[in-house]
Amino acid sequence: MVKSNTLDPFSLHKEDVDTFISNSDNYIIRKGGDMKGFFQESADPDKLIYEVYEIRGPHSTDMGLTIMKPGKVGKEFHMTKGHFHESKSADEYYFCLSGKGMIIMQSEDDEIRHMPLNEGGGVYVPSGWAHRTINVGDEDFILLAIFPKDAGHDYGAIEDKGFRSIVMEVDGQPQVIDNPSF
Ligand code: M6P
Ligand code: ZN
Repeated sequence: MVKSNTLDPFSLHKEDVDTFISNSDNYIIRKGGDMKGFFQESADPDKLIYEVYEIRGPHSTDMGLTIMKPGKVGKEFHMTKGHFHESKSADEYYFCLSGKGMIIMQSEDDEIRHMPLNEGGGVYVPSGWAHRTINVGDEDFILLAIFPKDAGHDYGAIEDKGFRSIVMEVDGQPQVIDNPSF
């Protein structure tokens, strides 16, 4: 879709999510059935995991708003599929508008990093690092992502081997543990 070369100024706090949604150009919904092979256990195909609303910016960047439901598949917390960018130079900024979560990043050499991502916080994802966000709280986890228009999504490597680390509930707490299927 070709847009006019400006967008009106807009604010984006958790209270403004509906404004973002009403201006969005694209909507993605991921239920358990759309995430076969991503969780350790198979998810109920009808269970809503997350939704993504995208605004295609008029210039060099696009924006994504992810709303992830709280919950687990087995003992594993709800998460995005996770992806590398198709463009080797594309980096990304994530900001948490609401909720309590984490981000896991993995380089092409399988170096792994994980960081908390909570309301008011942000994370920089360098180019060449796959990234996945995880809701470890008990409310919606709402994230704003800003990325170059040419970023693209490459899910193949993650679909094949996953991330080295996964986030599971252990003794009632979220814990980052080695992925037994990696
Ligand atoms: C963020 C952005 C989007 C991405 C979405 C869901 O909003 O990074 O580009 O699509 O999260 O993540 P995934 O594509 O891994 O399911
Ligand atoms: Zn990305």
